[in-house]
Amino acid sequence: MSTKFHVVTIFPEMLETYLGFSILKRAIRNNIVSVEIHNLRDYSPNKHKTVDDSPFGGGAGMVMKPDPFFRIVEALWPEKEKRKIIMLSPRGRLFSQDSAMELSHEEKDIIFFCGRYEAIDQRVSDYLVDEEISIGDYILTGGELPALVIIDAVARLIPGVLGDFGSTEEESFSWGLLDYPHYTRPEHFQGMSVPGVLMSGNHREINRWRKKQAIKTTLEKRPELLERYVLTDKDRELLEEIKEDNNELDRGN
Ligand code: 4HQ
Repeated sequence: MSTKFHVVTIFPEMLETYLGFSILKRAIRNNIVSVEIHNLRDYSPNKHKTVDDSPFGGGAGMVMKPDPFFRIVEALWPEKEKRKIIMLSPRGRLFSQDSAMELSHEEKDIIFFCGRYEAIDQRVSDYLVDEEISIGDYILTGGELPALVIIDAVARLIPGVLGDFGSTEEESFSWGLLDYPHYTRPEHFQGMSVPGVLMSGNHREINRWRKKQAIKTTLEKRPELLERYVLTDKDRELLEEIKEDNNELDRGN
């Protein structure tokens, strides 16, 4: 089973460029994921290849016509059971790491409809789309970046896409927490030093420090994430230490 993405867009080059680099490029070349990009204009029924028109009821902006979307689905994915059509929209369910994990297990072809202009004709959403997803509460000019964001986040969860790092121990160690601080050479740089514990070679102490830093960073920057995270006894001990450290700092020690 290899995860299969399709993107329907009027700007195929926007996606081709991003997918042609680095980890995604290698994953696609190695057939671990596949991404096919389809130009919606090729499915326009008229000779001018138009895909938009003015809105019924009046108003500013253009609306994407329904027929090219219905034609591409009929031509390429006629069986409803074998496809999952996702439309990118600020109205959709907010995308998260949990959504990425769910999609990484999807057996059906995952098809993204990328809108441009003001909107896509509502009948596309009503009759073709299985799920609307938003990547955040802001307005973009099109669905292409959201489709890339989702493909990127999902692909790196598929076994074999990242080397062997990142996947197993590392992520379960700090899953749900923000990352701990990272350092590399030089040890001393413009008067700034690397924390001594990282130079100690004591891997128990290093792991303990990293876990403590992950909890501390999460507490300071994204406390709402810590509320969802299930603390082990060890984590609780580290959290107490962090609070104790902060109290000492407050007292000026
Ligand atoms: N869009 N998350 C596409 C978004 C958006 C988002 C606005 C979707 C423009 C044409 N999509 N239309 N945020 O802002 O997914």
